[in-house]
Amino acid sequence: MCSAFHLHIGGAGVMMGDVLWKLYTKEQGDTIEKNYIFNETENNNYPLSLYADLDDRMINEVKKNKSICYQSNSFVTGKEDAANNYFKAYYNIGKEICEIALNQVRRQVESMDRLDQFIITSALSGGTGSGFTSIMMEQLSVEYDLKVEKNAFFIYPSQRMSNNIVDSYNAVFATHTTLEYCNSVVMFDNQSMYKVIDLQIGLDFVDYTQLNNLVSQIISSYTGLRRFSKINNNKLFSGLCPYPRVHYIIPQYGLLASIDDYINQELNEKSLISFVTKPDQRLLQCEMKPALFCASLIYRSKYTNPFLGQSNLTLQNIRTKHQETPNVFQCQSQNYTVIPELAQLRQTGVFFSNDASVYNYFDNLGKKYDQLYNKRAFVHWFYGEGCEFGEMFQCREDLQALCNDYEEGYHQCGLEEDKDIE
Ligand SMILES: Nc1nc2c(ncn2[C@@H]2O[C@H](COP(=O)(O)OP(=O)(O)OP(=O)(O)O)[C@@H](O)[C@H]2O)c(=O)[nH]1
Ligand SMILES: [Mg+2]
Repeated sequence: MCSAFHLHIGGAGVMMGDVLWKLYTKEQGDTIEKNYIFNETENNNYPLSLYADLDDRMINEVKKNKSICYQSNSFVTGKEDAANNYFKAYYNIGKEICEIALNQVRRQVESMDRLDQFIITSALSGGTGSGFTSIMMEQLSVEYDLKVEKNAFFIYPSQRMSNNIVDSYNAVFATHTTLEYCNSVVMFDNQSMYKVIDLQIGLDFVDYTQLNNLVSQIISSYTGLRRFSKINNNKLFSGLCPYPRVHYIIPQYGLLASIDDYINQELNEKSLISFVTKPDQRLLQCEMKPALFCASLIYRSKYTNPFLGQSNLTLQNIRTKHQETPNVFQCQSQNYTVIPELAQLRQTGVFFSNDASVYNYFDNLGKKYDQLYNKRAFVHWFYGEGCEFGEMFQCREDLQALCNDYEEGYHQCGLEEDKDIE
């Protein structure tokens, strides 16, 4: 029997968790793997999860939902947020509640037969999402065997949309930790999610709930492999990461459809695969570099097809460095939705790629960081919270080393001339 423990950190991480657990609760009737994400007793299902935020606003929203049996040790809050400051969460106020948080995790893990992975949601542009997530990942790595994987689903800063001037600093600091302590990081940015939702459903008004729903659908399909089909989903990410450091993954999802238009939107298997693997469905915006290292498709439908993808030309034509064709996983489940205006489609798909394009994202992030750091802009904010001299420089160096790893993988790929990766 396997199990996963979910951690939802910072305002965005907590709200993603909120939608995700609403979805999980709806899906629970179909689950065949007991005690994987819930601690299941005769009368109740308790989510194996921890919500942590340095202020209590978002967590109070989650607690209002009485239909989910959260246990009291599923929540940790402080008194004030980290004001977009990674080091405030990492060294000061976060450190104080980190012990409490670890203790709550410990108590819940003790109730489990075994623990296979942590699934973490957060946004790396805020202070708590970056700093507190980092300290938690470090401490969890000390306390739990490294075999317990840490699979993250993180919102990275968008290229052109920002409500926080120091978001590139925070994301670079946190990436330094994810490099060492995460087994895989699925990267999203809000701007791309808005664009994709607009392309797929064209709603008049899109808010964070819609974005959080998109992330939740992807996490649900991933854990669904285990919950509905007893497939070892650890293999999905380990199969996507041929080199240990190159573990940053770009997700794509399809299809979302509004309840009024779902008949027109329902795709057959072939069209769905071709839709979901199109580069314009990417949920992380970065300039394309034509080299995929590895890719995987999760196909979610109530009925499985033993020949799925085998003769699908779209999949056969996707060339990756380390595979003959992308791996295909089937999640045998109905699709559920927690947003009333969205339709429940017969089949959906998630496409994950480990792609050299991530180099362009990190390169851009590094440039934004340099623009600030070269003028020493806002550095006093971080020094004031205990950041040591050289620490900022070290994090930036690490990002550069990661970019170099991607460059190296890209050149080894020998795919530079093959412009057509579709
Ligand atoms: N996708 C999504 N993004 C969000 C949500 N809430 C906030 N964000 C974005 O996430 C970034 C970080 O915000 P928060 O998560 O609120 O910040 P935090 O981690 O709580 O950090 P501090 O409040 O600074 O301690 C912001 O740039 C927001 O644009 C959400 O519910 N969903
Ligand atoms: Mg906050």
